[in-house]
Amino acid sequence: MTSIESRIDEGRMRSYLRLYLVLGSSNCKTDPASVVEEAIRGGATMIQFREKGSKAARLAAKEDLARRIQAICRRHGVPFIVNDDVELALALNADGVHIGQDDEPAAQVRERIGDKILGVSVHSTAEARLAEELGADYLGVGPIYPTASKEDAQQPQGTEIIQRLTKLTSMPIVAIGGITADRAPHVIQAGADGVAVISAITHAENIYQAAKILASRATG
Ligand code: 3NM
Repeated sequence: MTSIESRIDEGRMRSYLRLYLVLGSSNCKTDPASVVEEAIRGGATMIQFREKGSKAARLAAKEDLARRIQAICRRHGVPFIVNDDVELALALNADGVHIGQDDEPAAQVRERIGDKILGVSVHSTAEARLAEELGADYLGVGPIYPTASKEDAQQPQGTEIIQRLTKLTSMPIVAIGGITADRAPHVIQAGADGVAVISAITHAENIYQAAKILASRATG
């Protein structure tokens, strides 16, 4: 995907959310770029570069890894989203930014990134309403199930949070936290447009197969 000239429309956003791979060096047993390549071959529809934790690459190494992953995404026409780091997203001309509630405020990020994709993590209907007002293109909702991939994760909320949010808003929604191939259909039935995963893909023996099965189960 090259740069977009206006805010992404909801239909396209929903299709990109179907199988959203989130990853950084700390999540991967092998080169994260090769994980991305295999996952996209298997059916991943969007990639988020989330370089966190003590093993995270920094500065030049971080940018270099981001560029390698972005190049793979571009080759496959898959959007490349940067977690939290607006500077990096702008330097690379990434397709978008994903922020949490403790990151730079959504309205400010929207100002800085123009029409790029903006995703916001929310954990309640109040946060969802605000994110929509402040210019989010999609909501990340979680954790749905217990997760070992995020140190400061909140209490798991189950699929009820998705049902509550779909009553409140028609915004594109992706569910995250502890989602596996077996759980993906429950999340989709609850109303999510897709699943965002770290470990279900990055820890799999066979990345391609894991993505393929997840993609087939994340179909509404
Ligand atoms: N955000 P896994 S849960 C990055 O609740 C992230 O907002 C969450 O990893 C949230 O698929 C989470 O391995 C970790 O459970 C998801």
